[in-house]
Amino acid sequence: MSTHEPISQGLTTASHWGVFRAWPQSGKIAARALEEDLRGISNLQAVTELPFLDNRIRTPAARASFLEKRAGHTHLRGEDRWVSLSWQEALDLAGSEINRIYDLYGPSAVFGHSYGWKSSGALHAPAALIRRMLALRGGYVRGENNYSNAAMRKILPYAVGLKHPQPQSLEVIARCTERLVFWGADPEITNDIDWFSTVHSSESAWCALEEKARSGALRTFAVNPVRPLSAQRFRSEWLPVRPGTDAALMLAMIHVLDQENLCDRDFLRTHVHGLEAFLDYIRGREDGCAKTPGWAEPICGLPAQTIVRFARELAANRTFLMLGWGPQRARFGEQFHWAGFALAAFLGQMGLPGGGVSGEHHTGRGGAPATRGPYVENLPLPDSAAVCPVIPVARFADCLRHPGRTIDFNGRSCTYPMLRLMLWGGGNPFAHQPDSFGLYHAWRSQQIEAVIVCDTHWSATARMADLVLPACTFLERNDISGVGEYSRDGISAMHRIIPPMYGSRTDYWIFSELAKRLGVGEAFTEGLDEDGWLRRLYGEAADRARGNGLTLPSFDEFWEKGWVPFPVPEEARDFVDFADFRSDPDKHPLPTPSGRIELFSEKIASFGYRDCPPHPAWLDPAPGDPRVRSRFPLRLVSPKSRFRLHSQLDPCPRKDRGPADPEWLRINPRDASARAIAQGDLVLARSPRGALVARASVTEDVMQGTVALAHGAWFEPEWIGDELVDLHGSSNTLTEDVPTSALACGNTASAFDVEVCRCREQDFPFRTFTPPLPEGLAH
Ligand SMILES: Nc1nc2c(c(=O)[nH]1)N[C@H]1C(S)=C(S)[C@@H](COP(=O)(O)OP(=O)(O)OC[C@H]3O[C@@H](n4cnc5c(=O)[nH]c(N)nc54)[C@H](O)[C@@H]3O)O[C@H]1N2
Ligand SMILES: Nc1nc2c(c(=O)[nH]1)N[C@H]1C(S)=C(S)[C@@H](COP(=O)(O)OP(=O)(O)OC[C@H]3O[C@@H](n4cnc5c(=O)[nH]c(N)nc54)[C@H](O)[C@@H]3O)O[C@H]1N2
Ligand SMILES: [Mo]
Repeated sequence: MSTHEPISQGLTTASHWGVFRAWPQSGKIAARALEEDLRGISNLQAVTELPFLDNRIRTPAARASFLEKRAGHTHLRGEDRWVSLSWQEALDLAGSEINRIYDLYGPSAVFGHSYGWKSSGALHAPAALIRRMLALRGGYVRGENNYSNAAMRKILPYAVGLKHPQPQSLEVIARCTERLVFWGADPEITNDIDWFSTVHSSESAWCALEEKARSGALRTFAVNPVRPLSAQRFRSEWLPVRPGTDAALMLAMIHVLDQENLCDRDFLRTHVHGLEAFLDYIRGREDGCAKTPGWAEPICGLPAQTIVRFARELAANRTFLMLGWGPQRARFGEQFHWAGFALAAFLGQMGLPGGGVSGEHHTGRGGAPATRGPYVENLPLPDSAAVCPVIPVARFADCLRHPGRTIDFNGRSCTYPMLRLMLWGGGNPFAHQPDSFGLYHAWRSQQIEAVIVCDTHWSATARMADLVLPACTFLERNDISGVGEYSRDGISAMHRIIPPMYGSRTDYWIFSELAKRLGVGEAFTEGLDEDGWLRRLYGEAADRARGNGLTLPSFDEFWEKGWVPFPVPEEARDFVDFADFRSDPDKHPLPTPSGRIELFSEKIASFGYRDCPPHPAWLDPAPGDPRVRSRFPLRLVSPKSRFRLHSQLDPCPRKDRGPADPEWLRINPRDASARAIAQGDLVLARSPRGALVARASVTEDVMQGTVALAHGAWFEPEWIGDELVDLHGSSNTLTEDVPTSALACGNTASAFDVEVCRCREQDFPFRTFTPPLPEGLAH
């Protein structure tokens, strides 16, 4: 990729990896990051390859036996022939199927939530378009919650009254913090991207922290079963803990603070509710078991002396706990954030500059000073959407398996509807849902009469569809994007860099055409084309900006300019969370029933959930059956990959791995040698849910007893003898589809029952994925 062109060259566009300028060059796309982006864009070359990959979906296509309406055809999903269709044929077919299902079964048979990260862009946002279209048609089954932080955002409202307490300014942390803990967090990887787009605006503060760590004025720690990339940058002491055991470690540290009188008793008395009940649990009065460091050692794998030293060191210094979301994506994941906030309360520094706790610094540029700029909204959802059935989003596979079943969910009950039709656009459930083989079988059941998928590439989910609609990538269309999910740095134009490849169309065009066939075309488009909507979405953002005292340029000026930053209010640089509450908890109570940090919740107690007790607690997520434990002794974690955004970019060229190669599985040298596994060996990893093939990376950077497989490699199920095996190392082949608890019903991304063995290359038919080139053009 050529980088010597002047920055004025090209047009501005925006991606999850950053705002950049791009231009067509020799049949491909050349690009460069903005000069003001201090970090640059790590995967820029891969991103610009997206339009040209072999596995682009080139034309609309349908599965042969679906077209023929053959009996039992649903069992051929993922294995059938594909037949190419014209757009008119495909849209007519999609429209008639959707209408048929509405007419026969009503809206509660239609799953239209379509969760997923898609590409940046407010207009061509497939999930928003699908939801708007289906809401106008009569409604659809919605998903509540997300796959990112489900457990955190359900437990924190009970603990501190807020789903997402605003994170403290990183500039304050860089000035004042003496001990910084990356607890199940790896901002070096996860802050690279943004739900909207990014200019990596907090990079200067992270650089200041790096400098402070180098000078010795700041000590950092990384609590993680895997040595995170951030530990390198910030010279962290690595404290390896077994997956799923952080709450035990936190409780033991609280025990030390209590016993050694290192906690701030005044703060606890005035700012915490339920202290006595919680202390009864810590001291062992509740269950006869004191939560001492000696108790925690065999659970979490850290020596008791290390736990004591860690607790003392945090108490003796200005300490900030940065909690990531990896640990809460597990059975009983709610306890991680509740216990983390409890530990911060015992340290007593919440509300002080450089002190306290957050769950948001590792993503979306959390902690960058937030501006008062507006978000750019998607196309609006009509009010009728409010009456549709709602399920916890990560339970959707369970809903496919058990229609009619009633489950507990955050103090209420939820009855699964009988789904008949699924629409997905811009999401990849065969990458995001735990237990891919479980999903694979449920997805093929006869109950699901039609699956329509709109994607840019032949993702694992597109391959499991009945009908696919090819969307163009963000480089092939015009759109607008916000910049900075938390920081609201500005707004960016997304210029079309090249015309749509093959037969792909924009998401807006696709769903406008489909809406017409559902009889809601006018209501869907409101008579506006792409340009009309971009002007309207921008105009509405500009109106909201005006309400906050900001003036945005005219649309034409903005479109020409490309990227417009919002001014940072000086006071945002000094923002300290919980400061008012700390100074006067009566005048500034938290929005909890008691107005205080709740370490015992009467509300949760009233639910009576066995898997979510009314105070922070440790519950063992690992299966208790010793026969299972001895067959599957390893624990799996599936952290984010620096090379991918979930499954996006997986097929892009990369130095360490070709597109057909399986994902790397990191394994500790002692576990590897016990299994005669050497660096680069092909391995079979297995859990009671299924098996996958991966390549071993033998490294001290993962603790003994744990293996790590970066999330998002494309699921490639293939019959090997009489067993279906995933040939590509997609971590959710191994994970179990269990809820975090009845409180959040969140997804889990770790598995506590895995075994790995060496296997032979010749037994597995690796090949570059050849797109299911549709045969016999029907027109
Ligand atoms: N490059 C890149 N960045 C991303 C994403 C991506 O796919 N790629 N995804 C984005 C999205 S959607 C989100 S929600 C955020 C997610 O951000 P996170 O959820 O915080 O990211 P993860 O990598 O899943 O988990 C963070 C760390 O937790 C560790 N971990 C896992 N289990 C445990 C445990 O039991 N205990 C402890 N102490 N540590 C544990 C993992 O090893 C990992 O280093 O990241 C965003 N950023
Ligand atoms: N084991 C494990 N599982 C996890 C996680 C984990 O850490 N470990 N993380 C979880 C988290 S935090 C999340 S948020 C989810 C993420 O799960 P998803 O958001 O479903 O993952 P993506 O791979 O981003 O899926 C986006 C899809 O949109 C398509 N796409 C991109 N641009 C466009 C477009 O312009 N138009 C259309 N129509 N399609 C487009 C892409 O090709 C891709 O198939 O995964 C969750 N699952
Ligand atoms: Mo996420």
